[in-house]
Amino acid sequence: MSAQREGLVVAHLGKGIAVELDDATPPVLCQTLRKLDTVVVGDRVKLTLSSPEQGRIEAILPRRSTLFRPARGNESRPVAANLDSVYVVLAVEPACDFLLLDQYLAVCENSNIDADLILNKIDLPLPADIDAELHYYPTLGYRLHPVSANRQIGISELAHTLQNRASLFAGQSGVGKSSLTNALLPDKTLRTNTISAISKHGRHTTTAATLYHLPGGGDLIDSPGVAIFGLAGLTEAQLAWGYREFQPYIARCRFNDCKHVTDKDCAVRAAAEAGEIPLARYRRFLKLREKMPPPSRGG
Ligand SMILES: Nc1nc2c(ncn2[C@@H]2O[C@H](COP(=O)(O)OP(=O)(O)O)[C@@H](O)[C@H]2O)c(=O)[nH]1
Ligand SMILES: [Mg+2]
Ligand SMILES: [Zn+2]
Repeated sequence: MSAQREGLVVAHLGKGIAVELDDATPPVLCQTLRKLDTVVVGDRVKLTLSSPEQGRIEAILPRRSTLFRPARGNESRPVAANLDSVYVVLAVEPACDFLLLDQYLAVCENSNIDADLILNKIDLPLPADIDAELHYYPTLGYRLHPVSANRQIGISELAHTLQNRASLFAGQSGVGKSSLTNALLPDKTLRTNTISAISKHGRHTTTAATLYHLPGGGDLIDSPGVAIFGLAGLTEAQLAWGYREFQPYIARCRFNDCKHVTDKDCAVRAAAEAGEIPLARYRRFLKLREKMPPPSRGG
């Protein structure tokens, strides 16, 4: 009987799951025990080796965070585990989607995941109103990193903040997530090595999630499927809590189950009307609330 080892899930492949052992050998291709929950990139697992290159995942170690995406019906599926930070990437072009930004931030606030903002393409002029709207977020404690992936501006500072943590870039298509990943992983061989070590066991499709070790320290999870994650699994109350500046007001609403919409003596709405909470943020909250799937009846 082979001894149990611990490892880190670095890629999800059609034929199995690539797990890195703690001794820097190439990843091992693993199958999972049928009874196990979904194993995702970033998971730490217990496995047994059947050969130096093949193994079986026996257990998933406890996660410190899980990122979900919506699945069929009202379900949600885990897509990444043990993330420390989500970096929401924005740019002047395509236009900043503040509704999407707020959605990401609300998910992170409720998932034990830090969130930062990256403003990419700072080589292009940014309209003053967009700039002002963006600069509201640091007042809530979200750091804002101005960069240009193409011009290599702010990249080493960004690399520094990515150290000692597992991160993921989120954002709409075209904002520069791939360009940033390339700027941070300039050594093509570094990327190709991980991939080829894994893909000799089977085709590594571009849609597969992959965890990269950054040369300056830290891990970056690249997963096209999670670039836009939804409000999967969030309740209405959690959405409101995900608006950080609402938090001190929520306890002051007259009703415990206040929806913060038309409810009598809602402290959140009152604060928005009084300008203590930016009206734009409150309006986006109302919009996201309407986009939420109806709560499941649960039997
Ligand atoms: N002007 C400018 N364009 C950029 C910058 N970074 C990326 N782009 C361009 O933005 C487009 C989309 O980039 P990409 O990395 O594919 O975005 P993704 O869809 O988020 O992965 C490409 O044409 C890039 O060349 C930048 O710093 N400045
Ligand atoms: Mg891309
Ligand atoms: Zn309220």
